[in-house]
Amino acid sequence: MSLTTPFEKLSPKDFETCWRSPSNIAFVKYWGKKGHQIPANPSLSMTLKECFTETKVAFKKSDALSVELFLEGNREDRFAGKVKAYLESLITDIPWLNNLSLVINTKNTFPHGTGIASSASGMSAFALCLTDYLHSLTGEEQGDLFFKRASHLSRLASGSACRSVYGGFTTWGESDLPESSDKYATPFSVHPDLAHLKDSVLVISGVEKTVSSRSGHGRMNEHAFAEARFLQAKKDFNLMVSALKSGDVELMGNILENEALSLHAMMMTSPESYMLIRPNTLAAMEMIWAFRRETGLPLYFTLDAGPNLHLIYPEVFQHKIKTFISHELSPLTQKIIEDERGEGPVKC
Ligand code: 2P0
Repeated sequence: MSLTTPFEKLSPKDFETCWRSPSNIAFVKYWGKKGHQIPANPSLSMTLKECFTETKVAFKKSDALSVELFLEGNREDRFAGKVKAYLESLITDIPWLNNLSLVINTKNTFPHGTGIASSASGMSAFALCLTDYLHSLTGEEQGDLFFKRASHLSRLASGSACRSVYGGFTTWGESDLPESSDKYATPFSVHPDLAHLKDSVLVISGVEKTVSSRSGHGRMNEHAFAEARFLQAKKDFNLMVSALKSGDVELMGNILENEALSLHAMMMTSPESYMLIRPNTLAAMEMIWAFRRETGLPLYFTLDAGPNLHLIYPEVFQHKIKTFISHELSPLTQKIIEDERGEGPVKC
């Protein structure tokens, strides 16, 4: 699939659109890249429902590229700069992007620094608006190709964003699955027993992380364990696929936790080491293990690039598990965000 054909030869016109796109939580982690936004291993994620970004973009013809961005009504020049740099990176392929001025109004349903990936929802919402704009110039439908293009454009803005373009479960990166690609994500269907998973996010700390994910990916280049990690991730990916397909919640949960701990082990052992988990993250993990030993209930955790835990469990067990979370775990947290598997982006 060419990303730019047939767009490179068109000319801009004025257009407005708005998309809501959710965040996602990786079950098998993307951590390390080859070349330009190509993942070192395949990853697999669940798209969330309640945590999303809503982005409205007004495209106007102009003499030079300019981007103004308002987050919850406040002008944000830093984010505007990121979007502008992203569009500049596409100009070689679509030269007339240089003749656009953009006004972007965006808002998140979740607060910044809560362990929910705002780059995944934010960049996919913007890429969906851009794809909508490109398709408005050709009159093409919003079919499979639309979402493939949106995922491809999302990936170039932020890797994990390419997985948010589809609801349910999504994979990204070359694997044994049919139609897998390093360039865009693909939706993935799971066993009915695992189709309705909950995600209770324990916000342990809302402090902004000290090392960006971009820098974390970069540190994998010189990492002593990089090759072993990429092999482990490929193996975990295949095991996770088989667990989700067969409805094996125990296998799913074991891989989920091992992936989270491996991701953070990579951070701790990278050439310039750093640690994002906090004492309360560890305390909560120990309590989850004890709860599982005592009750046999399938409650598992994962971590994004931060100290906050995502607690994953099947909806059918939510009553007992939510009681445990609110009685035992909530004292360790600043707050808890309740989310679950969602259906993917919508045009607003
Ligand atoms: C993931 N993360 O698979 C992993 C797990 C965080 C931990 O992808 O450089 O913001 O923009 O492509 O996607 C976070 O990295 O990195 C991430 P870029 P991104 O979700």
